[in-house]
Amino acid sequence: MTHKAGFVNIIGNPNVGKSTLMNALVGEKLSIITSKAQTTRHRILGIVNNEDYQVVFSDTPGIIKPAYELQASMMDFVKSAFEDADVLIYMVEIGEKELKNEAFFNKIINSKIPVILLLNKIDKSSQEEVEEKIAYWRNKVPNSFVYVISALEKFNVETVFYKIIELLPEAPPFYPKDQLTDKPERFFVNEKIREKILQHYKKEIPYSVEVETEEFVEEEKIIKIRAVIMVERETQKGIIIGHKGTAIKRVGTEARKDLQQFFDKKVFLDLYVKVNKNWRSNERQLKRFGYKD
Ligand code: GDP
Ligand code: K
Ligand code: MG
Repeated sequence: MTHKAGFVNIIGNPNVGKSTLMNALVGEKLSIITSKAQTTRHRILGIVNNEDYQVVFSDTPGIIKPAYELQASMMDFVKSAFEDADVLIYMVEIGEKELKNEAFFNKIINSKIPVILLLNKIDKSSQEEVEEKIAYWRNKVPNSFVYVISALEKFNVETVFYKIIELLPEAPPFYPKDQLTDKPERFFVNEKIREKILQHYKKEIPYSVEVETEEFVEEEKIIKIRAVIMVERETQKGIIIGHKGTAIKRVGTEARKDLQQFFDKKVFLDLYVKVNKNWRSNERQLKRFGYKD
């Protein structure tokens, strides 16, 4: 049998379940998931390998109208995902309307490459609603393969996976066959800590935060990590730390637990907070954190 390989890029509005789907397809918690929009800031690859194929999934940030430099970079990741796809996965949530970004939506409608349109979160809706929405989307994006799924409950995810394999072009692998992602270990540390911050802090705090792993030392029985949580203002630093340090302690404890699972090893995590003024609008800082080339 000939070998198939290609890029399968997942795009859609914020919070429709793109990261949940990517993790379900890859079988690893590569992308962080929260109920907040803009949880995913990067384009994250998840690679599925076997003898006959290599599928390179890309999870991307939800499509928004950028209000500052960081968000503009996030939308550049989405643009790039349109450009190199062999298969596009366009995900919507039942009950949702099409992309507000007309240019992106037109790219989907007029796509020359195959589009798989996924109606997600069907666990939350009735048979009637599902049938009505399928008809609506078939009409809206006639060139697409439409499936209803529940990424959370993994309903129909395998069916979609085999459709993807069918649509993949014949090609040699793009990455070594034992590679799971393109991001280094430190990236997943940063993301896991950011996930806890998204879950536990309100208002603008999660959006003002960047995490950087300064030390990552792997020994035989333990991984020792030092990471810094960067905020934009002094007042935010106090909020992150919390009364007697209880808030940051919770972040550390929960992140450490997840990281131990992720790396399958004991983890020591040293966390501290630093002010990095207006980093979200600073070109140099955005480069440093991997949002720009
Ligand atoms: P993204 O912003 O598109 O990447 O969406 P996420 O994967 O981060 O998910 C956003 C929220 O929707 C999270 O709270 C998920 O748990 C939830 N979610 C994702 N898929 C499903 C699903 O199939 N059913 C339900 N009920 N919730 C889901
Ligand atoms: K989200
Ligand atoms: Mg996401």
